[in-house]
Amino acid sequence: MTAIRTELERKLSERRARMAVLGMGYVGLPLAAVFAEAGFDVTGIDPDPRKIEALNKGESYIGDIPSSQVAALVKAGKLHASATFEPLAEMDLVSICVPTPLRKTGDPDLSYILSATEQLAKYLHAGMVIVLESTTYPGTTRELVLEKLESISGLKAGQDFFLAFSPERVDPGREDWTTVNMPKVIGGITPACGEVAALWYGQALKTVIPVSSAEVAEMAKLLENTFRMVNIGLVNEMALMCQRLGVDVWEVIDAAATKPFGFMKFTPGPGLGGHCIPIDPLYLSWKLKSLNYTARFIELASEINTNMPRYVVSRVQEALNEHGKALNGSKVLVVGAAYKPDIDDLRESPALDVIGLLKEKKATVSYHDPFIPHVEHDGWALESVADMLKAAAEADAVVVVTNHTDYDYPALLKNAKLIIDTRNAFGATAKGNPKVIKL
Ligand code: SAJ
Repeated sequence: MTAIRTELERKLSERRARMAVLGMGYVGLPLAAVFAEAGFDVTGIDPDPRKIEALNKGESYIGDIPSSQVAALVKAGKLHASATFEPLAEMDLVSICVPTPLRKTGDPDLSYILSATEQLAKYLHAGMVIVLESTTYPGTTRELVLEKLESISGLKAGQDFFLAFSPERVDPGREDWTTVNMPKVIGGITPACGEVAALWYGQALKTVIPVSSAEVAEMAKLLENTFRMVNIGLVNEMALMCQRLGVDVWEVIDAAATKPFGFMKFTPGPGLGGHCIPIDPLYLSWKLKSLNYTARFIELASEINTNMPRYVVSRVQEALNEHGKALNGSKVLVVGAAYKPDIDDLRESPALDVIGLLKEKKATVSYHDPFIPHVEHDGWALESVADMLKAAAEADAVVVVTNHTDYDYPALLKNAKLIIDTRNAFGATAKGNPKVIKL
């Protein structure tokens, strides 16, 4: 074992190793807090001065981490925050937790990983361990991050410094599986890289799952979320088929879900929202395209999921038509705008597409969401109506797009003239009720 690695391992076991987290968002802040709680001296680095100011004042902006915890860690001198990268010169351990969105073209946007890596490379020194956590296509850690770090610093991975990939598995709001107890897959650029990174992460995380390479770790994450996206696409297609067959897809799924093995329940919906599921699989299909392979399941599921908002609007149009009304000029209330229930996250929400399409067809659209007071998208802007039930009574049609738990569904059922329910929000209470049209 090299002297560099021996010294690093000693610093790790004695908690003398200093750690930085690049990107203090819904992944980076919880990770920083977990390691600070485990006794590490952690510096969060983020170019957003508001985040840094809040953290240094002991305030949290991430729901999963209470301000009281941030304040205590800052007071104890275990958690620091910096808007600049200079502190990296003193760091031994660096986790990169920056966004990996899609460009407008639908291609991966690696600009955040690139800029973080370029900044890091300026301060890279012997004995450092770097772990990339951002979800990305297989090969990113080796082809992009490693290449930059070695070419800019002249140092060698696996010898002078250690580089690995460990996919984030943060599900905001979840309390059963959190950063500290979520099994954490880790794969290195070299075996030594993987071993050192696993040793580091194992000092604070309950379950570390070493794999043989960074590519295995990158691909495992994409399998997890592609599995989800493709299965959601499957049940969305089942909804289209059941509608043509005159069969209740929700009842079909509940019946299939009674199978005690070999089946996993997914439910149809108005489309696929969030910053993971609709996006991560497209990183994989993009990479495979560069290798002259078409990831057909991903492309087909993405096509089906992307078309669901249009399908929902066609169902609204048909339902109004049944009542002798044109969509053009009808008042339509969209209930629920967040991409999934009980959160305030609008990213990629299908509600944005449903509202846009209804507007295109000249409906008079309003929306309600208790978590989201204001929505703007593609040149339009709306405020959440103050009284959802009153707006429902005045609307020609109500579309339930996000089934937040706290809605008063019996009152909505009573007040609305016509409901297109894309989430089976009313369940059995709407059975046989002619004014409820289910997906
Ligand atoms: N959706 C359906 N039908 C389903 C499940 C989801 O239409 O059966 C829709 C949701 O309405 C939403 C979108 O898909 O618009 C994504 O929903 P999600 O439940 O997958 O929630 P996310 O995007 O927060 O996914 C995260 C992911 N976590 C990580 O990437 C670490 C995902 O892997 C988790 O499985 C998921 O949370 C979870 O289980 O909550």
